[in-house]
Amino acid sequence: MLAVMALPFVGSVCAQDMPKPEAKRINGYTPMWWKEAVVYQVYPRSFKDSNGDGIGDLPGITSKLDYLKELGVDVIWLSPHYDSPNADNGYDIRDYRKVMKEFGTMADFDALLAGVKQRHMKLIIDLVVNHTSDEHQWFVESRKSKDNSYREYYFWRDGKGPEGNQQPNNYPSFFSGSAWQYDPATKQYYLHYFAVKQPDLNWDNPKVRAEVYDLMKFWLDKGVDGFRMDVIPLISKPAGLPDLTSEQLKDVGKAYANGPHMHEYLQEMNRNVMSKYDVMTVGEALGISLEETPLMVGDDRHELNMIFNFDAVRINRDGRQWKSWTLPELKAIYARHARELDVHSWDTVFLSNHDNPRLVSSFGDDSTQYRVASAKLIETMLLTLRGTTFIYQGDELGMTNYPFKGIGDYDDIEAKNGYKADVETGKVSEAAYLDNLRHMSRDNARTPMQWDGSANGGFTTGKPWLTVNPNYKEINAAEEVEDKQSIYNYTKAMIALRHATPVLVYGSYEDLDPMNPSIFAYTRSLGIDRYLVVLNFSGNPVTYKIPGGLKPTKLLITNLGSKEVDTSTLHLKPWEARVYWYPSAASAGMPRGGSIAPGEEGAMTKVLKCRDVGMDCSFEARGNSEEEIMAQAAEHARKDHGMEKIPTEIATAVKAAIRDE
Ligand code: TEU
Ligand code: CA
Repeated sequence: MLAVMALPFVGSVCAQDMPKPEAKRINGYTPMWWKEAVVYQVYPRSFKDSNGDGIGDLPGITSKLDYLKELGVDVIWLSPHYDSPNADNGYDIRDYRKVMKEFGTMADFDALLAGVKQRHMKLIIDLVVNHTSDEHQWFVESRKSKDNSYREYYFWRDGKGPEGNQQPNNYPSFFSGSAWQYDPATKQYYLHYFAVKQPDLNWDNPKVRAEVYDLMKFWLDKGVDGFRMDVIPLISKPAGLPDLTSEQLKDVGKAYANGPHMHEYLQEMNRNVMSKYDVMTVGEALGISLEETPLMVGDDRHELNMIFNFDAVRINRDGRQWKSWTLPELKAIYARHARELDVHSWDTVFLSNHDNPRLVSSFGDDSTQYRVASAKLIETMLLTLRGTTFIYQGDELGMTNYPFKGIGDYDDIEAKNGYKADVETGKVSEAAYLDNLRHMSRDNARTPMQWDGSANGGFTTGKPWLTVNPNYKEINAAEEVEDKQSIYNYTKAMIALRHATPVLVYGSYEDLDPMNPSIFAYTRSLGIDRYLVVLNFSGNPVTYKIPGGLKPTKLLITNLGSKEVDTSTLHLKPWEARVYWYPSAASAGMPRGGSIAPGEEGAMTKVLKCRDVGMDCSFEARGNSEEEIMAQAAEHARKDHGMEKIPTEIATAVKAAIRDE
């Protein structure tokens, strides 16, 4: 990728025509920009409101691009921005080529995209094509009559039973109730895996697939850099739609996923669309096991670049029921990922998004005493594990779950449908339902972004569509950006370390102590380099003996100011995180100096990209000292930019970049 990244950036289309130089593999991996990227997810409804209507919008996001650039993220994932009646907050699309009116206009979208590119970041959008809104023209036509030319765009079936008033089969919806809705207009049922207003598209119909490929090209031709694909494993339905067995009903996601033509359709999509653009694709892979993952992301499969597996993010629940988990269980999941996904199957690293409760509340400790330390520890983990890291808006501030009270506080259709189905029918007590919901509701992640201490956290000057977390006075971006010791600045430093350290991207992973109940200690190794990450995942101090008597020599970053090095006994405070470097035994005494070839980076190697100092050029300098890099930069400036002397402000920026300041 470093090679790929070096290409001057002129929009995704042209990059395709240029034959890709066979990039030198790093630790067996083919370098790719999307493997080295840190992705930041924006949930537009809750990010920033620019016109006081209480709803976040695209101009609001554009106004905060410098904030994201400063954080150091490379790619923005924009949750759905398309025209929608918002039955499921945009995941029910009425028009794929139109911007949701609450979010703004197409011109606002173009301005956002341009702003992202100007800052040398990339933008991927949400592709929601397992289903549409029932207000989409295709469905409006389809439900008109049985012989309407759009009828086969969806799944229509006669009801069962003598009166034909029983659902065609026992398929449940993910949002409670049956997945079938009777439509009196044509006296048939249509299938909806999610809400009644989200009818599933019939991908077995080639017209439907062609429609999808066209709308994807529409956005890619605008310069969008890729897609996050919503519940993409569900697009190929079980042949004949037979009833689910009682076993299958225990894991409906698995039963609905990986249908007979899923791989065929993803390969067709890749052939028709992705292969023609320099883009990133990440599939939201509900129902896909780790073992099945290489078939979707293997670099010889020509399907997707990576997927979101649900094993880690869902470690804290059994179906919809909240449950406790242990650190060895979490470590076992990452060990399995390292075992199942080799150099040809890239991975994702995430523990939060708009469908899950807040990161620090679920995986850390959101008490006043430990919120900051534990939030930093989790960011340390997410930015040093193997795979593309995804950060969800507000996690860089340590935003917490919301103190929801009654069902009236919630907006999410999944929460409200569940209440109707479980509480109003007396199946579950209100108290039990609400207690569980408080822990796992998606709305915990959807409360508005907390920008400052002003009214409504500076999210809006109007009445926010969902109440802002009352702790915004303590937790907000303005405070965090100012405070050098903040979660924001720590995350920024971690992202800079990952950017400057290919080992943390392509290095091999090894868990040194899988059964330790409170310490997560693992290494990332590449060439002569070893990085040791030590995380105290508990509220108790721990004196930790590093397995193998390892004595790491350089402490690169820590969240609680420790200076402890050259010892194999670490005195760790509660929720303390440390990232160490130490040379592989073999490398002790390696010669220093001279410019470093790609893949031969050493521990102290610094990589300076002209882009990091705002120059639109692909030059990169590598060196083990500031002098080395400055010398190369001066040479480059003279030879390629005709600058006898590097202008001061650039020299300052270069130094700052070299020092990760
Ligand atoms: O989510 C699919 C999914 O996994 C969740 O719906 C999940 O089953 C549920 O939230 C459990 O808590 C995707 C989108 O991310 C989600 O926002 C949409 O609601 C859903 O698909 C339908 O588009
Ligand atoms: Ca608005």
